Amino acid sequence: MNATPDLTLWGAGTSRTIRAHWAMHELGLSYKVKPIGPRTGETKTAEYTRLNPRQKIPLLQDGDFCIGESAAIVAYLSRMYSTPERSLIPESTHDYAAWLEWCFFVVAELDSTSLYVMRRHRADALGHIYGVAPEVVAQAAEYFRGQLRHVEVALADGRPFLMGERFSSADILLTTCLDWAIAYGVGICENALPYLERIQRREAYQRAVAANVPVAPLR
Ligand SMILES: N[C@@H](CCC(=O)N[C@@H](CS)C(=O)NCC(=O)O)C(=O)O
Repeated sequence: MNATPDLTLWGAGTSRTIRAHWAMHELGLSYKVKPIGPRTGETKTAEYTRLNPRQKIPLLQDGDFCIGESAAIVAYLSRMYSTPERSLIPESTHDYAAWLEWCFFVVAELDSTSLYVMRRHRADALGHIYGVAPEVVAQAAEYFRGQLRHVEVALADGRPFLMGERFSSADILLTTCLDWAIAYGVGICENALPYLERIQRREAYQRAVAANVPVAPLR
């Protein structure tokens, strides 16, 4: 591992960008920030498009290496920069598989299929681009609550974190979706409330919230 990594994170102000900021803070990494925002034109400059043809944030540069997709960035940082004292990823094969399952579940079911669908079709969000569709928004919220049963059942055994006693990057992904759901007025499951409170007390979470300040008003 490089002793002094040269890390630059592009993006601030969204539920996806905070994931990368947070992982950096959990791992105690120093990094530079290019706090570009969505729909500001900043993701569409020639410089940024060369780095990320998808024109999306977040994006991480680690020296010459470049990686996009918030969950992939978090997974990369977890694998590359975890130490015995600060680890965000489990080691044993089965725990790693369970961690992967949580990560894919959160990204596919809670984020892409539910919350982002709501975002695209809410009148106060991206409905002006993708079409305002209250019925779609209501169904996506219902779907989110249904999928959250997986979290409710898992946390019912009193574990502090998704993977048990140790906080991992799966908790980063889930928490950002719980925060997002609350911001959208979607109720979260009972067992997630103390879980969320516990996680929001983490110093790294609070630092990430402070680092993830939007540079322009979001819609
Ligand atoms: N699946 C991607 C989604 C990234 C994404 O959609 N980012 C939005 C902001 S949350 C964006 O960059 N939009 C570009 C723009 O609208 O300018 C991830 O998790 O990183």
